[in-house]
This record gives sequence, structure tokens and C-alpha cells, in this order.
Amino acid sequence: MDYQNPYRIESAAVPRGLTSARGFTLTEMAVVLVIVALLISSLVIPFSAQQDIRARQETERALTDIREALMGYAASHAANDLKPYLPCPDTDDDGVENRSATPGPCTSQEGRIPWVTLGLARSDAWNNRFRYRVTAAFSNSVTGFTLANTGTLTICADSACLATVASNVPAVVVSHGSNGAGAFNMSGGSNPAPAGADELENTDNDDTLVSRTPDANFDDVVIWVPQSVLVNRMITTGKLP
Ligand SMILES: [Ca+2]
Ligand SMILES: [Ca+2]
Repeated sequence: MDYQNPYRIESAAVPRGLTSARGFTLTEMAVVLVIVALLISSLVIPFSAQQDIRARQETERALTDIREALMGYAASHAANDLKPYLPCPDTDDDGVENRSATPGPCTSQEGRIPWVTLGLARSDAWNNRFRYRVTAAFSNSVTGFTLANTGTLTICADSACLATVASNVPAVVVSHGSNGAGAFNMSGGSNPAPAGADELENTDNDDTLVSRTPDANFDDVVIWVPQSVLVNRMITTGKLP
């Protein structure tokens, strides 16, 4: 007997230990597999969440570019009356604005952002078009807008509009977020309508839109051109009054 290491003697004295050691190895493998599965799932969930955060940040940057491009368009385009005007929405998915007459009013006050006309990205980070709505008086290329015109769009904190986020807004741009519900898609059609009332408000083709903190029922990213900022830009560039 090895008095310095009695455990060695005991294990050697039980030959069946080899068989039970094999069974234990299989159990160990199962445990390891479960642990690995848990580790992978714990890595995958934050990774997809990180991807969504990155996509949202990318979309927010694209929307900021769109807002600047809209003001740049107004500063560089003169209507027949020499006043500035904003581009019309694209209604047929070719990225070019649509007017019922050229020059003239828009075919529709709501559609896709005219990404070709503005030279911008054709989609948000979730591969859907940006929705764009503009006030009629701000987008007519015969009679441009002046200091006397007022935007007709209202940005609300929810669909009931108990709180207003912004009023008298001339133009708004919406990304329908990661769920893409109700968005104009890349096939020229629209995605299925959203379930939540607040997201639905951003797809129902009227002058009221919702911008609020994202949660399980709302992931739209909304940006708008405030009338004060647009008018100020037109004055500093000498386009108004
Ligand atoms: Ca078009
Ligand atoms: Ca609405």
C-alpha cells in the first residue's frame, strides 16, 4: 500500500471503477453540452440586441441626413414665384419625386422619401423605405412657401394625442423600425399593418404622427423638419423673405 497516497491504492483495488468512469464521462459530456448551450444562448441574445441597437443608430443617422437634405433641397430650388419649396414624396417606388404637374403640386402628400431626387440611402437599416409626408403649401413648385405659410403636421406622444411633441410641422420622415410594420417595402408594396395604435398612426395617411420612446409596441424612428428651423435656414441663405 502506498501510504503517501492511499486514494491511488483504493481506486486501483476497484477495477469496476473503469466502467463507472466511462458512464460518468458521458454524463459529464451531457452537462458540458448543456453548459455550452447556455453559454451560446447567453451570447446570442445580447448580440442580436446589439445588432438592433446598431441598426437603430444607423437609421437615426440616415434620418438626420434626410432632414439636412430636405433643407438643402429647399435652399437650392426656386418655384415659379422664386420662393423655396420642398420635394414631393415618391409614389411609385423609383426614388424620384412625383408631381401631378411639372411644375405643380405633389401627386400625394405622403409616400416614400424621394431618395434618388435627394441622393440619399434607399432604405433604412431594416431594408424598408423611409416614409415621407409633406404639407401641400410647402411642396408646390409653382408657388413656393413664404413666412406666411404654416405646416399642417402634428407630432404626438401617442395615438390619442393627449400630449403634442411638435406642431405646425411642414415635413416628417418615418422609419418603421425593426418590425417594419406598415412600411413601404423594397418590392414596391407595403408590409402588413402594425398591431399597436401608436404605430398604426404613422401609417394611416393623415396629418397626425407619433414619436415616442421605443418599447414592445412601438419601434418607429421619427424625424421632422421644424418650421422654425426651415424658415431660419431659408432666411440665412437669403431665400426668404
Ligand atoms: Ca417616383
Ligand atoms: Ca397618422
